[in-house]
Amino acid sequence: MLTLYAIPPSLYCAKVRIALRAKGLKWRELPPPGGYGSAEYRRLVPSGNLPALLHDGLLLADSEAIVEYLEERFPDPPLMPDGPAARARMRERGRFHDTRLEPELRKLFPHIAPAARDAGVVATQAAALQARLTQLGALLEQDDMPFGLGDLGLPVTLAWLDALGPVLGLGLTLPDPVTSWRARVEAEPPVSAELFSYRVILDAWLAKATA
Ligand SMILES: N[C@@H](CCC(=O)N[C@@H](CS)C(=O)NCC(=O)O)C(=O)O
Repeated sequence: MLTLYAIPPSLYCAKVRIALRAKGLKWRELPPPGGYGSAEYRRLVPSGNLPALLHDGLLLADSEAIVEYLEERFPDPPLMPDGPAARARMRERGRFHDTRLEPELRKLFPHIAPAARDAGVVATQAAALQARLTQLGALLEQDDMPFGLGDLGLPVTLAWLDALGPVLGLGLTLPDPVTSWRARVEAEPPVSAELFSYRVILDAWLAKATA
């Protein structure tokens, strides 16, 4: 039995669900024991981070560690290409999302509610995100790998940027290689299925946060 500790709007939980779907796995999803941020959950996951996966007595946090574990435990269908160079590039793509692009998005979260919004921070983050998207465009110019582990977080962050763009007036432009990569990856059934349900959750969360 695979148990995913998650909360509905969490971007990294959606990333892990794309991997679970791609592997054809069944899982149950539970809120973190004791609640998000609770001492009870921190006893299980010291960082308090979501998502966490419980499987065969192993409790594992951090989305990248989780999806790499899933890849090793459930190798078919593979989500890593053949050969050390392609595998390293797939990891590079995933790391770029987790450590470069998404951290610039999350700096906007405290500024979503209109009453708490700082226009200066929003403008700074819009520029930072555009710079990261330009870098992502360069990274994706060579788009020659099958759908894999490096493609899991990016569609979720792009869904956030779609939703937040008009709310915060971000005015972002996706470079052509990102648009082409996106069309290919969002046509993958595990991605389209996850985005179909996640966008509904995201829009509802955003409507409440901006009310
Ligand atoms: N690098 C982590 C990031 C996960 C993350 O930041 N999760 C958010 C929810 S989407 C969270 O737990 N935030 C609360 C915290 O960092 O204490 C991963 O890939 O799992």
